Amino acid sequence: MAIGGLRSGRPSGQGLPCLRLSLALSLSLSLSLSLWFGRRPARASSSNLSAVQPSETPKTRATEMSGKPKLHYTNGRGRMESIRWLLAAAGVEFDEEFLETKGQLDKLKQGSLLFQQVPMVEMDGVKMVQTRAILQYIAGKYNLYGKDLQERLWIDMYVGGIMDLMELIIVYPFLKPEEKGDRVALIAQRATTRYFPVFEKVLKDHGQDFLVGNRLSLADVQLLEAILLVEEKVPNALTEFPLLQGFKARISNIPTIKKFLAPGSKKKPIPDNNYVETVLSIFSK
Ligand SMILES: N[C@@H](CCC(=O)N[C@@H](CS)C(=O)NCC(=O)O)C(=O)O
Repeated sequence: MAIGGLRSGRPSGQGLPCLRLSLALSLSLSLSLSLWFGRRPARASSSNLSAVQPSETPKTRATEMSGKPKLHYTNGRGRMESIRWLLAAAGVEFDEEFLETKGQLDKLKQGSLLFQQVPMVEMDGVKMVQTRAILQYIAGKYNLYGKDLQERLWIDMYVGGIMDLMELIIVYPFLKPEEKGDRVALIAQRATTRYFPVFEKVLKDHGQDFLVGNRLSLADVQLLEAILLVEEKVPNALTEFPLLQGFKARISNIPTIKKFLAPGSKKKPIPDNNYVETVLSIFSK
């Protein structure tokens, strides 16, 4: 079915199954989204709980621990992309199992998803859900989460802001054509007046290569991801931010990240109509 057909009859902003926006961003869109999520109560059945609270035998867990993390999501960016970025930055190889149909999602929901939602990452014997929790676990495990509580706080605050900016972009492919122009303007405005000035100042004030503690962290990886996302929509977004231009070049050159940015990696492309259609077919009721 054509995208237009999928959208027809939907109020503005519906059809955004993977995303939530804050009320401050768009009240009407947010209302549609909360209605969307509200349709599915996240009830943890006993089978759900047994799937995520490790009751496995030591042997099972040891076997899983020796393997690569397995990512369960669609074959597109969405909420999983930051997890892919972070694993890649940490130099961790991973496997992916792509959801292509609603039936596959329903099957996964039978005992593997704590809140009936993806992203889900099988790692270290746990079926992990909730994007932030997964990112924080990976960052902690691979020394990308600061050296103490204070550094983690700064990383979390920076990441919170960066994620708010990225959410503006992640919903973009699901907007109606007539909404897209305004969204690009909003992305440009938020990036250049709210978020980028903060990070430019951080780099200027401490004069170091990274945002926190002068070593690579989750915050650096996410900021680079966000900069590249913004530039896809607003190519000159960094013009006024010379230190961020340097930051972008520097972080992009870290070997693990360079590899992820090169063709043929597991980094996902800009969502196209085909992807939008697939997502809508999997997550619509
Ligand atoms: N807070 C969760 C939200 C996850 C989420 O909304 N997942 C969507 C796909 S991107 C989903 O699985 N929707 C299916 C459903 O809610 O039934 C997270 O950050 O991981």
